[in-house]
Amino acid sequence: MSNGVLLLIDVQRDFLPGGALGVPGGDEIVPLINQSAPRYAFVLATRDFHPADHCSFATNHAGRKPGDVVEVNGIDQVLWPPHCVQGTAGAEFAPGMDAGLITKTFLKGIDPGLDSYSAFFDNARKRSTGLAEYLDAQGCDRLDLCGLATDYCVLWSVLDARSLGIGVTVLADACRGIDLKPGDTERAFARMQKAGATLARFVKG
Ligand code: VGL
Ligand code: ZN
Repeated sequence: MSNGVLLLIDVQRDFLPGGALGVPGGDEIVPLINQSAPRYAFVLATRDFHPADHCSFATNHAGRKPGDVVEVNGIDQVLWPPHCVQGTAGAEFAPGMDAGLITKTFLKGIDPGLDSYSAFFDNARKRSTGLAEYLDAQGCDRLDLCGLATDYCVLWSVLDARSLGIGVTVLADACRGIDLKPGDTERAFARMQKAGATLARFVKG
């Protein structure tokens, strides 16, 4: 499990405990990434990168609160606290993560009217982040993946990768979930496996 491509999903300050959309245990994955990333030939990363008027923010929907689901342009949208706003500290990589290891970063969730959980496409599959084209140009047809959050951006990135025929190994010990509904994280791992992803760990045993 080395010399390949590692894709880090949204390892950003706002997704760490204490952040705007803190994922429980999210900080625990940072040392695993720092230890393991140097083994890879390429380390790619995504950042959730929303404008302040983004449609996923509960504050932009009168009378709504985080966790509510609304329809935006015909797509079900879970509402979140404002997070990863472009130009804010919360949108930066997790402090303590060695960002010098990262070869290239892909931004997602930039369109105010459309969310983007997947590293590859927005939730309407209208626009590519450029990741698929980049991997294609590199002749890369498999990757290892980890990050935040298991039940949203990790899940949809894995499903899109599989739909593109890309082989995926998910480093489950370097993923953490939100569990808006209890069990979401476990169900997400099961869906990834069903889609043909392999589950593994950075740290064995
Ligand atoms: C994410 C909810 C909203 C994620 C991003 O990175 O999993 N989750 N925006
Ligand atoms: Zn987001």
